[in-house]
Amino acid sequence: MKNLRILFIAFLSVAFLLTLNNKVFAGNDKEIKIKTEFHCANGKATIEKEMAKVDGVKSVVADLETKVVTIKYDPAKQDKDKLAAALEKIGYKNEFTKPGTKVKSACSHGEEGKK
Ligand SMILES: [Cu+2]
Repeated sequence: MKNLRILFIAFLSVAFLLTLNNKVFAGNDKEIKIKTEFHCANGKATIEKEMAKVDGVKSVVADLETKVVTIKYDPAKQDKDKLAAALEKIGYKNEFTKPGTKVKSACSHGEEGKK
């Protein structure tokens, strides 16, 4: 009877570990939403095109209405700071841009520096 209980606990532990393992290693793409300064369809197109080229980025959607850029990425290759920096490099300030960071705005008509 005691053996059975140990077996049962061992089984539960293995099941738990397998679940954990799946969460951590399988289907491990992450998604982040970054509020970004852009204001036209051209900005949307530029962000989506250029961010898609960034290593580890799986998909990019820039919502012109909400100004939120949704990025699916491989967390082994990218993180919040790198993605924010990639947006800056393309020419778009975002919510993670540190004060004083110089960003060469990709929008020629834009209101640079304004939120
Ligand atoms: Cu623009």
